[in-house]
Amino acid sequence: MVEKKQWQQEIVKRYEKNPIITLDDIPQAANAVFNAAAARYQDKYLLLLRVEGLEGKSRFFLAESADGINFKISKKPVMEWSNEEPFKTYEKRGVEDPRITKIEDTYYILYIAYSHSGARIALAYTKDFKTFKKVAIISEPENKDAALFPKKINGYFVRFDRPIHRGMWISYSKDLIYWGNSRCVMESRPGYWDSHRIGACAPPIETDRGWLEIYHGVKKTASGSIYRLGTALFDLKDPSKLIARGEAPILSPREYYERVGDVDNVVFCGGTILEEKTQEVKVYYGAGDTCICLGIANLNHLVERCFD
Ligand code: BMA
Repeated sequence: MVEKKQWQQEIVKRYEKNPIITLDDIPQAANAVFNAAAARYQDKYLLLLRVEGLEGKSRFFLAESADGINFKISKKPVMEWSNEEPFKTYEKRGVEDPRITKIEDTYYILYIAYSHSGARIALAYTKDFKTFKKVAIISEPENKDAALFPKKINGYFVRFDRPIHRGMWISYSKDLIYWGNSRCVMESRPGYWDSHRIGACAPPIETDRGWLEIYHGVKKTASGSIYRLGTALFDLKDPSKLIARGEAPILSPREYYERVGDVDNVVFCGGTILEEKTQEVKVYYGAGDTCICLGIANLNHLVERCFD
């Protein structure tokens, strides 16, 4: 067998004791825990976990950790579907796939409001991870996979999103509520691992060479879809401009917990944490729509991979 270095294959290295959060850690009866958002708050690592209840609807629990590996989960959900309009109608089937972006002293949460109308992007925020305030529903259906940039660019808030399964788009807003000037920035690639669908994963990371986006790509096979993670780099001043996109994925389902679950063959990331000192990126990802795992990658390798 030819020996290959880790970074020559898939550059996200799995934490050896994956998965880091399973159903056993959730203090209520539930069906699955997956697709978490991530943030640093004070000296803690926080994850907002998507927990699907036995009835089939998702809500968010908060997980706290001192080391980014061992998490303590809140006794109760911190966000659920709302009984008040305008959320009530559009969250009837639950809230899903949160992503957190810190801008100044506010942690914005973009999540999916799910109902008979389909998926819509919604906005909430917190400043202390104790009180969570829903603000508005900020897209029409079908739109999801929304990742907010960590700062305004040319006076606008910026997000990636994914309208009607038509690839990764960018939109701009002055107030985070009304979005426009939307355009497609990246599409699926026929013949590739991301040939069927793509969408943004975690909020973009600012690097010297551009905005790094970890995105997910789907390939259809005879036995279903395979969800993988890849990287793309966008211009710092004009993030609608794609600079480079990696040919190969950075993480594919290979371990049993990624291969087999409620949805087989899925790795799906909602949050990353950059360790400034080591330039190491902690990649929190849902595996098989059933548990949460940790992967680690060097920031520079992730950027380099965009040019491979
Ligand atoms: C996507 C999202 C994710 C899910 C993935 C795999 O479309 O809905 O929540 O993890 O499919 O099922």
